[in-house]
Amino acid sequence: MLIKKPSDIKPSEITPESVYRNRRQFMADTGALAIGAIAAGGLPGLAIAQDGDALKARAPVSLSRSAPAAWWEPKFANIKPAPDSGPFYTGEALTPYEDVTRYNNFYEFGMDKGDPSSNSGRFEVDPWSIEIAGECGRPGTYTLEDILKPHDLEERIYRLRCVEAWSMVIPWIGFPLADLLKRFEPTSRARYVEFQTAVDRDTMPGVRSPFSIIDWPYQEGLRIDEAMNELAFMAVGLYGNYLPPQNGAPIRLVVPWKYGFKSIKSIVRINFVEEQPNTSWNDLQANEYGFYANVNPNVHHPRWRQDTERRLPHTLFSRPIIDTRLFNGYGEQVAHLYEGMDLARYY
Ligand SMILES: Nc1nc2c(c(=O)[nH]1)N[C@H]1C(S)=C(S)[C@@H](COP(=O)(O)O)O[C@H]1N2
Ligand SMILES: [Mo]
Repeated sequence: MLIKKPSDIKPSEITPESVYRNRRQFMADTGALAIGAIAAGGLPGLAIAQDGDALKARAPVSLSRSAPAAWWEPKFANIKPAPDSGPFYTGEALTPYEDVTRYNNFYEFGMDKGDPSSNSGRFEVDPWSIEIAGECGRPGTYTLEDILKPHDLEERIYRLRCVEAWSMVIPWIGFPLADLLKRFEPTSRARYVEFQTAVDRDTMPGVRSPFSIIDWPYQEGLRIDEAMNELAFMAVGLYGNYLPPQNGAPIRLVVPWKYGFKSIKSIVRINFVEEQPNTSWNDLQANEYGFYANVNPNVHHPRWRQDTERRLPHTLFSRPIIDTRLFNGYGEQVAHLYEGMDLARYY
């Protein structure tokens, strides 16, 4: 098994976002599909030479990162890049890698934004397995290799809007959740899907903490038609590379039209159920966090207005505030799921 410790990661293996963006442009220009070269340890000089922008690349960040078993290297060598047009294209600047991986919510590792990146270095993602349970034809415990094997990886660039009124634009690597769920043959009684995060007292200080406010494991859920929507995504990477632990390694959900707390990290259990499942934030404070949690500028949270958001990165000179859009701007894909529902009641 190949697990790289942070100290083994060469600065050349870490991709500053402008180099990454530049590589995407290069790949679009040449049709080369080789984001995986980053994971394999090198950036082709050619791509960098294409555009002076790369010269402005920031110094490489050094972060702990989980490089899982060798068997998934080949998967990362053949990633379909997000197209630069089409229904999911955002046209917005990517949030730098540094912010995506250092400004996090992952309460298992602590409650401050910097805690997940500082405290997750000992979190083990290999071996990893996911239990599939409930109303489906093929329940069981599957290794991560089994889970990933049939899926080709693609890049999806999505906005992520946290209920705390900040947002990012993140280039995820992964595959559609629907493709995964269908393999387990949900029955007609599977009306919802419930997800759970790993709990490891040894490596997760937030789980041990007497001040922790969540009743572990962190749990989330979707209605089955939401889960089957083309936008719901299982991410195993970002910026062309493996997910760092703080972003939910080795596998997490991304539901871009809902507040960030629905996008549950480090998943170990998927359960097909008949009744609407309990969810961690809703259990904690139901008047603040609904089950649906669709991004909605017209329905305010008691502590945060939801009609604008702070877009990361912030610089010394700017702290951009932009308008929040209904369904985080993904209404075309998802509005039909909520036809006839009062979104102020089902928040
Ligand atoms: N297991 C788990 N998943 C979680 C959280 C958490 O605390 N624990 N926080 C959620 C919240 S509130 C947000 S905004 C997103 C943040 O994802 P990111 O850190 O990758 O940007 O993760 C979500 N998934
Ligand atoms: Mo969040």
